[in-house]
Amino acid sequence: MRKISKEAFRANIEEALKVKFRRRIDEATPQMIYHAVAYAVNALIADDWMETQEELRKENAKRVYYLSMEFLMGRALGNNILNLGAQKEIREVLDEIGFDLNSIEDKEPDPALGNGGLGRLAACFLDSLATLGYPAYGCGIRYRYGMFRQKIVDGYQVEAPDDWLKDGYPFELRRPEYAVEVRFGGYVNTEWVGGKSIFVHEGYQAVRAVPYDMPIVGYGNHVVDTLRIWDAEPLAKFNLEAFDRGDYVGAVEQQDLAKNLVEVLYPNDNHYAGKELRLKQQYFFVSASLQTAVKKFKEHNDDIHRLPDKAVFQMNDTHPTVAVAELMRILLDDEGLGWDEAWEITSHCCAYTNHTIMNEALEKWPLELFARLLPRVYQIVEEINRRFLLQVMQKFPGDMDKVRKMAIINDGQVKMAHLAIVAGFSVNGVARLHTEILKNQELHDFYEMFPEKFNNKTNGITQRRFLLHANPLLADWCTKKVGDGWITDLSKLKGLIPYADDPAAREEFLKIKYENKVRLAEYIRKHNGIEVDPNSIFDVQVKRLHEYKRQLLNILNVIYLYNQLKDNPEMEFVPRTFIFGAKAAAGYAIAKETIKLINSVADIVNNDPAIAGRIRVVFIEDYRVSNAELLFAAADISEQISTASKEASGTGNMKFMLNGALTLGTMDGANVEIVEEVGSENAFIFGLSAQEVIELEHNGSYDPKLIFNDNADIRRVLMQLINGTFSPRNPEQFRRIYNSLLSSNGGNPADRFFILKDFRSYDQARRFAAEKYKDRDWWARAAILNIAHSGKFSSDRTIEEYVQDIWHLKKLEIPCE
Ligand code: 26W
Repeated sequence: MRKISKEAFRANIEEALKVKFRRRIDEATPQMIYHAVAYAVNALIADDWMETQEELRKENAKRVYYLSMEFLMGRALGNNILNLGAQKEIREVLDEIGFDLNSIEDKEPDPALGNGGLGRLAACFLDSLATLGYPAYGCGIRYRYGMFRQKIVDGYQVEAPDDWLKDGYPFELRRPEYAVEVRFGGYVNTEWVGGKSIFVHEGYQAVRAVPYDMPIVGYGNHVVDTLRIWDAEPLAKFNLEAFDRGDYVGAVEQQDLAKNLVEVLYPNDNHYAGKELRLKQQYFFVSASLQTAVKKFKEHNDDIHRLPDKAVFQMNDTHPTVAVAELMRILLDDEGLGWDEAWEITSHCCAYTNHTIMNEALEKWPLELFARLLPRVYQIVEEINRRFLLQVMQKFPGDMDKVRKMAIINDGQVKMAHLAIVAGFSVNGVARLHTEILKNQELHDFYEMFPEKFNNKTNGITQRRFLLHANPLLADWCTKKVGDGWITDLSKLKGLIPYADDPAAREEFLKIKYENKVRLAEYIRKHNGIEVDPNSIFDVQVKRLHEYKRQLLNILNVIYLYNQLKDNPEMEFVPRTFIFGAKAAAGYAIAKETIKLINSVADIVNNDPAIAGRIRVVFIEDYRVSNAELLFAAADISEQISTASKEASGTGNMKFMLNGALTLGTMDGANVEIVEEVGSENAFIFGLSAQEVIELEHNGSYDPKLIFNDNADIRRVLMQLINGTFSPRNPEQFRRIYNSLLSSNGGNPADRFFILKDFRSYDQARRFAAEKYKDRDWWARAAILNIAHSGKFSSDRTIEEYVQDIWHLKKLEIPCE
């Protein structure tokens, strides 16, 4: 770790205040101090950032380009300070000038250029890449508006724009010198030159892609990688030539294109909407990133055939898959290579990660749209498809069904997952179960064709943000027990195992958990106006709202518990606080109704004197990275209750585990591996297995009405959705939810996520957990064992596996001082 000069740091703060705001320290607002501190932190980062670039050049090192539509970074200030190892000094300087670091951190907007799991994974990966010293670029889009801000008004979700750039963002650096042009539309002319066809793209519209760079600071190693996000600008402010011809509209068209292109992040998670603008966004950032990567390569290498030795493009889901065709285009048209050579290079440079098996998430672009927007790229996709289908016919002669099923272009659609698998040299799932489902079911045909491409990379999370930053009390405790090695090697937490049986250590742990619950309780009092009891069980489900994640199962069970308490006010009952946080995609009606239901239940239950506060229901507004950090630290129970087979991995599950919460979950995604690490006796597992779900889906034999008719308790809960118990002014309020559980609709079977089927076993597991909670010794032991066994779920481990099996990178060494 470097030596930080407090004097120099303070001088930088003063300088920034003077230059940016013309204020002295004693006149500055906390907001100004935030900008000034950010400036001073950037000054600490700058040398290492330049040094890292220099080292990259010198070594001519291979690098990974992580192509992703989403980077859910969260706030940078606190994280950068920790990774620089400057926290103590900076706290002291701020103390001297009368400010508190935590409240200064709170002034930073929470950059939310992502939806959920996939975007946050990209952010964790960058942290690990830099900390492990690997050369890496994150490549994405500088959305003008990130994930919408969620307001709860009368129990409903209302979306407000996330104007994160309004006061300027101090950690980004505009790099106009690296701008490139990206072209859309037009047509392709074929010319014969020297016995070869040349493809000339004409009549297109173009925009200027301008990169903004953010530093990704490695922990204590002086490595600073780069997140490069692209902004779109009109090529010329006004197309004068078109204007002269009297084509006023043509003159502003390019401007409009540039303005709209990066305006907003699509807030859909796991749901494909087929919007033209989204395809434009995809091509925009992919083309800009690839052009730049090839240009950079050529500065230091003269044989383009060696590109795969120096660059690998990891495609974060299918969203950037147009990369494979764009790289082919660059190699064929700009570099003048033949098809076979270009294919050889492309198919050794590109790799694909699959994050979902949900059918409605698969990207399939209408052929007409694709060909109109990207005429040259489309020609290339057609040729990739033609050659691939010849291969399929060779491998499965006469099996035209296979040919149809596997085609990249079929039914008037371009299937991006098929393109990614055919062109990529690696296809990975994100948890063991998920990868097995890909190989044996969803992508079985492709697995038969290319078994060598398939591999698993179980997700991970960065302990620097989700323990060191999010939970300082527990982080210090871990360090006292096992040293600080866990910060860069999470398996070191194994050293905590003996403390699980040490009564004093258990006491300490419970005290820390309690403190963190008090911290969250204060947040809830301030934001929700609800008093919650830190001695109650904090039972937390935070994640995107989606039917398959089954927030509905959770709240229906809360209603069931409420009914029991109403019927038997004297019954023994461990007090519970049920905490939810979730954004619903703006157009996802049933998801939004579920939010309304949770808030309506909260209203009734929290204000019912008959149950004497023994159940509290809290909906955390605007769930995002910054408040997530509080929630993980304070949770007792981690709700991971997706319908088995549907959650590819989950990463929230890992963040809870790392903070000593016990998993209440199904055998889905990475839960399987969590239980394998910690032991099923230290988690609460329930419900159908993935195989059982798949079989029930297959034979269509499941009928939720039988459960409804059979089980009076469940029937009562469902009837309460439509008799006004929770919506006295509008008894019909939750009819759609009720119907989704009991009637089929538009091709979807009734209760397609098996909520009623799993209701009993969920209730039993939850009851058992509450029983166990009373035994404080048992609970503390299980929680400590969860922390101790969370080592596998560090994104450092995940990244080492990607490097070993897919990327083949070498570590950089940045000389200290
Ligand atoms: C085209 C619309 C769309 C948008 C986003 C489709 C799919 C997505 C993502 C793949 C959704 C997502 O975030 N998936 C999550 O990825 C995490 C990281 O691998 C996993 O842990 C989650 O299980 C998975 O749902």
